[in-house]
Amino acid sequence: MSFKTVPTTPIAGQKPGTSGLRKKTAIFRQPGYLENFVQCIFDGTGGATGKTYVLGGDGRFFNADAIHVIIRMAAANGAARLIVGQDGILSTPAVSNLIRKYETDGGIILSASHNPGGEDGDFGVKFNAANGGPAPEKITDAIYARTQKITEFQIAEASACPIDQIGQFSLGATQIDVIDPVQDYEDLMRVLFDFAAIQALFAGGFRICFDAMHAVTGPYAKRILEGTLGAPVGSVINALPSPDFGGGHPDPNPVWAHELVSAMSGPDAPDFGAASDGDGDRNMIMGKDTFVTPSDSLALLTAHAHLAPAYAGNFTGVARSMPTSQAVDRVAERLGIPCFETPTGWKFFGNLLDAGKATLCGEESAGTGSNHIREKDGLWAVLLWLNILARDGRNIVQLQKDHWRSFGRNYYSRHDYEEIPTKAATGLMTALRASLPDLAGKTAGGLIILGADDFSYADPVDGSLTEAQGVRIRFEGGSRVVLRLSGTGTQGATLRVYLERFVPADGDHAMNVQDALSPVLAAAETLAQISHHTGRDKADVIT
Ligand code: G16
Repeated sequence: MSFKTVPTTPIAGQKPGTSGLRKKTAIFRQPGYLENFVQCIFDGTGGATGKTYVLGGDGRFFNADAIHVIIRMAAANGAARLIVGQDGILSTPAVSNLIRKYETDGGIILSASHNPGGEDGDFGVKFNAANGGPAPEKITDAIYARTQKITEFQIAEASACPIDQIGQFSLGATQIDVIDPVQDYEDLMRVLFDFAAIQALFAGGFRICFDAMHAVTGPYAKRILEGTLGAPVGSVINALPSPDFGGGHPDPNPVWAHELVSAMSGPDAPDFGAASDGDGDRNMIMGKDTFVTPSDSLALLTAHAHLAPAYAGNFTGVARSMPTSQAVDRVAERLGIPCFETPTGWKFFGNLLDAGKATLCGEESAGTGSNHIREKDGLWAVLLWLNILARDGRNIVQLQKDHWRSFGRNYYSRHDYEEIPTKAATGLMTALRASLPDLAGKTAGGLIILGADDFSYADPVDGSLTEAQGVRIRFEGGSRVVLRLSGTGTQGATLRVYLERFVPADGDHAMNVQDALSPVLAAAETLAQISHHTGRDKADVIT
């Protein structure tokens, strides 16, 4: 096998965002683009010599080609071993599990998550560290620094590794294990959950619709839900991963998962509905004619996790990203456990999980997970829900109503203004930030402002400080609006406006969500002048 050293020059813009490097697929296919970034992952983490990595992706367009390039580069850089999912397929949570189980030095995941795929869609590369979690900022900063100085990359002339066959292969001195993508993940789920109770639930006629959105969770959900747990065949829809996700947008929310939403409406709807995203780390949960917001899901799971074997008597704390609603805070308070508020980005949960300070973590962006791995995990969330429903006996709609009656309801919605000019978006945020010191005591949208700040996070484990993570404006009565710019878009800027209104336990929990939130939206418009800066009078996507 011959290896070559290819001279190259730095490529601008290879700075990892909220979750790895995400760009248009066409950009990643430019000569040297992927190679430069992968070489910088190796160089920025002390070199690949003698190391073991997990490698896989969500099956989107360019996935298999990129896998072959990375295998050739890892071999040329002296890696000892690669663990690769068959056909280049591995969900993000499955990668996290494999890194931890086989104690590898890290993993490379090819995905742009919930962003559309295909030739004109998006592609992405994420590096996960030896704890199984997304690389923390000190690592992504080191990788980015290398991208600005790179002069050459190493690559094998050719790859003869057949990734479509399970087995052991080699390229030069590098051992390549092509594995079944599902088995290790299923083994882990068996340890965490009461599979017998879930099997009994399905045997009793319980019906589920799981929408894999033509993305990576299809094979996992088919095998575990329909195979092992006995859900009726056909319970998993859109189960075959396709390079362009069936032409869809693999983002599990009521807008993009409309097939699931219509399946869950009407008298003959299944008892439980769920969807997952491109790379399998996000989840969406539904009951008959009912959507459970990710924030409420985190609160409910925290309140009932003791019904699953892995979390019974073994719950140290909970963490949520800052824009996630404060519903879980009330549960944590009642349980007498700490609740941490972190910046957006799963990587910020890593230290809390490693230090045993948090057991469950969640984000408004449809991510929920636990200390079982270091990523959010879509199918895990579905299984925890099923475990709870099987052991509790109530249906999901009743469980949610009872929860609000006990804790109060945090009405919640996110309004996204997409692809706005970057200058307009930063102009809005700069003006808003400048206004913060004078807001306390003022009124907006009929709501009295208690306080406002630009969120900064001092990590309680390593003391690192992360600043300017989004503007929080708190109103009297527990309501709130948060504004920040997305870190995962690939075109222009996306302004996210997170609206939250708290209604106490004895209040009205049956309002239309957008109606309930209209005073908070009015306040956001007054304070941030959204239409003035963006030229839009309403959000593009409301979830
Ligand atoms: C990523 C991160 C999440 C984050 C989400 C949205 O998710 O892992 O922590 O909440 O992006 O980020 P933003 O609001 O900056 O667009 P995923 O599923 O895309 O990897």
